[in-house]
Amino acid sequence: MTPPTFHNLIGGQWLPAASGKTILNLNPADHTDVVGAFPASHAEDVDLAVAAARRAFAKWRLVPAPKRAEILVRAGNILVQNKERFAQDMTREMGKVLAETRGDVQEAIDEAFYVAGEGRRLFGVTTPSELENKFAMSVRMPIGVVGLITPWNFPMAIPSWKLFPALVAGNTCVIKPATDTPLSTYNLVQALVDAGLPPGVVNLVCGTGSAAGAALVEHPYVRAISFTGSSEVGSRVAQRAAATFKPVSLEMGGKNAQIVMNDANMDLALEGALWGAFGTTGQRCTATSRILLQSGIAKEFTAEFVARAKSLKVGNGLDASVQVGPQVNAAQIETSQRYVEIAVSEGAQVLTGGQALIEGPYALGTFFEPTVLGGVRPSMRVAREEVFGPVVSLMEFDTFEQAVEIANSIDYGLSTALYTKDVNRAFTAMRDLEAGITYINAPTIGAEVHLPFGGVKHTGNGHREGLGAIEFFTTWKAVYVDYSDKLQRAQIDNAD
Ligand code: UN1
Repeated sequence: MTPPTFHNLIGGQWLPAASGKTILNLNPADHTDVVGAFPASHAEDVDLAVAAARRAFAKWRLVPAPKRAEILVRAGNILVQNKERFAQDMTREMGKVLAETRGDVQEAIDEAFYVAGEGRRLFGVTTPSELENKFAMSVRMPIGVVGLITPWNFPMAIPSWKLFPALVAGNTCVIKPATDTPLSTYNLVQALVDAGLPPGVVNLVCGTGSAAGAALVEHPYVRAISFTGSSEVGSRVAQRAAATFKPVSLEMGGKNAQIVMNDANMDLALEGALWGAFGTTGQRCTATSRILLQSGIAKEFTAEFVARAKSLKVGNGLDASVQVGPQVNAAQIETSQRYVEIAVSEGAQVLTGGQALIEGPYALGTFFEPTVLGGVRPSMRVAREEVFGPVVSLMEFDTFEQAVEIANSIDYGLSTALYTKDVNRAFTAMRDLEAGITYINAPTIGAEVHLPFGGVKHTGNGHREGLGAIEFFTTWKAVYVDYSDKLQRAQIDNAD
């Protein structure tokens, strides 16, 4: 059976890639299930999309922001109406279980309604001028055409984190979704079109990072880039974008630690660790990949955690009884496998899992066992490098200060969690953990859209999504109005 064919959206028209080539989108739980054929776009397609976005910008920037926001409200309602269908599509193309893909669509809904409010809140500041009869203010302006490059693990939520604030601020967009998961972004863009977004304001260009993504980053008329993905690719994006002085927002890897103190509610800490490590099959930048255990509870926690990890049901995310879906593709399976081997060669023990699942119901997909590594030391590669799979490392410590030191001893700094009943330690951790996000008595995953999202060190380059996205997608203009009817020289005429 020929798979359904999907197109790019350029200037309001659904078009195939100029090359006519397509990339097949396969269900990671069953590779015989072809979700669709999507355009394999190149620089030529990106050029057309940017040209369309430039034309649309001339009008879109003049639409009052509260009116732009109304389109987001309508898009949010369309997502509400189609939540179940979009979640099913997402599980088919990406693998995570239905409860989680519903959550992903919900995150885009939350973002639509949150950011729609910004349409009436694009605040600037007024301030007294140093001169008489002169008025001073600052206003937020759109940047122009912005390029958005998004990952496969949150294929609707993360595009919404970028598209909605960019749009409400008056920018026009070219979005390049992850090669593995274009359908969810397609569904999001279609919702915007159905909500009445004018042609050319959002353009969708599907394809690989090296062919379509790179062309977007280098395009002279793209004025800013927002990227979520690996630190390795993010570094290349930033370097290439620097040639044309584009501001770049990077949201990248994590190696997130959950610290469990002796006084913690043990059951809560176990539940949080299991969800943080194996939710989304460990494929979140916020995933728990290190569990730091205080020596008094380490043994008991480890035994119970391993038992719970063993009992997780792995399978097709469309089956309601499944708790852990497949990994998104074969390359991710290889990475998980490689890190288990590296860990073992450095002296860690596999307490459960450690293998790809290839038999019986798993034969047609890319599945990996929920894996727990014990005896991990902070210097080991598996304790420092991102795996992005269902592989979690257990480590032991004696004092709270040691735990903070271990948690901070890596290059990443996205999310952290502390389980304790000691309020003094909780506040110390909130201050001292080097991360963009710290949870107390909650897992490392589960950020809400209206708080700042992003990290420190190699996780980001200082920008934030959520609360912070408007900052990135607008540029300040200072405006002075002199109503004195005479030349007044700043720094000179009022100097004495
Ligand atoms: C990501 O892992 O790339 O906080 C985003 C969370 C989700 C978003 C994760 N709301 O886990």
